[in-house]
Amino acid sequence: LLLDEIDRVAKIAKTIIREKNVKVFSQFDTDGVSSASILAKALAREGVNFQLRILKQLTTETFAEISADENDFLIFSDFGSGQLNLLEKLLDKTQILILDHHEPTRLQHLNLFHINPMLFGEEEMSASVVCYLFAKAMSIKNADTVDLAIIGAVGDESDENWKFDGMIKKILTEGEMIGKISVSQGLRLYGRNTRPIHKSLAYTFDPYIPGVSGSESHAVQFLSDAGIRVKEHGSWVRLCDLTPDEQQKLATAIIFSRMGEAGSPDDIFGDNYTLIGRPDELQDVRELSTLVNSCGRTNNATLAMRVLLEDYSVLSRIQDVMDGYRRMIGDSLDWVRNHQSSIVKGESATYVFAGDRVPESIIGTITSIMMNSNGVDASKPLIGLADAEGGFVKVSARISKSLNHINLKDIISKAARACGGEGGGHQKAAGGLIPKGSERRFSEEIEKMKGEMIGS
Ligand SMILES: [Mn+2]
Repeated sequence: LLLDEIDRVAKIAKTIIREKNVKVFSQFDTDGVSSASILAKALAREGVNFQLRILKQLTTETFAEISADENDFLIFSDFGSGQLNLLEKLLDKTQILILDHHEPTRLQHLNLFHINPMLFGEEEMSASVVCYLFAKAMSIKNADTVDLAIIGAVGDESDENWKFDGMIKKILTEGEMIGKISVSQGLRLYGRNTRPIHKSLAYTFDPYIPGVSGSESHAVQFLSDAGIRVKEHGSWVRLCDLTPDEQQKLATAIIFSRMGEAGSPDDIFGDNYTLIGRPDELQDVRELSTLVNSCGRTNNATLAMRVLLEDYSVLSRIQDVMDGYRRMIGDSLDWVRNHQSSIVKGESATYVFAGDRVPESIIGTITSIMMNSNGVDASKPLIGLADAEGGFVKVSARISKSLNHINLKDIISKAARACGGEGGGHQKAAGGLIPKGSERRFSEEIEKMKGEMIGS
């Protein structure tokens, strides 16, 4: 049904894009930027001109800057489904296509083409996968955007525990068949092709390695205890340089150190996706996904799009962006660590009141990292709050992977609405914006849900 609808809309869209001014809007995270890149490639192939903007969010404020009339065709990817109340006013004059996977509001309108797997009772899939299916329905040539679809899906953590299934697994196989992607089993460590292995270990928070995650010096010690060389011929050794025997030693050492941790100690293997035909340092999908995320969240989405579309002339500029982004994350984590008073342990949830000390664009990343480290009560949601533009506070919530009975999206939406804000997202990751000054009120709303929406 979803695929039928995609086919139908793709045929109509092919005509509309020739007659109208096409304006594409997409979200600034990896999924959104990958989606935008897929659409850009598909539109360029059709030979049509288009404008494209990457936005942090689609809020009342950002929406006010969007002007459109009957000559325009607006395409929204990775947002839009939850903002139909904003878009509705435009629909009388303007045709709109939404390619999204967030919780949809329902609206029928002749000028609205709304593609969202959730409207068809489909499994979860990233916006990039929706855009890929759409682009492929426009022209089979766009099958070569499969790598971008997978990058977006990894960015949105569709492959929990580094394993895809369902529709995305099928797409991955298509990618392998056309020679764009290869899949291999390995340790779930970040940066296997580009980072010294002690950095890979220190930067990995899921799986969490006690005493090692977060500390490069402890990682070096850990490796030497395990009998694994850190340097060879004066240069750092990467995970991909290890012999099978060394990889086995490392796996065993990690499994041992994770004994007694939450989750299964051998939950350390997963699938790695390698992009064929890209430069070495851009072949690992997870690393590329981080690169895109760093750019998107620092107003450098154009750089990321160029790399995704295989223009590598911007790589040195991207290195600077990534260094800056990493520093920003490190500084923010340090600040929270050194200001324990910002962490409030409630009955329903744990809160991090970061004020203006953590940039709103990374409060979600900080919340994710903290949730995966073992200092946080994993039986409750973790909710980060950071000052945002325009007199708002950005709220970002995560729960541990094992909590299937709590729906964060519902909780955050309800509490945000009660404070005059807006919220949305997914079951295990949700966010919202609330008016500045209502932070306490917001946490009280969450506390009230104990026993109701948050299991006792
Ligand atoms: Mn997304």
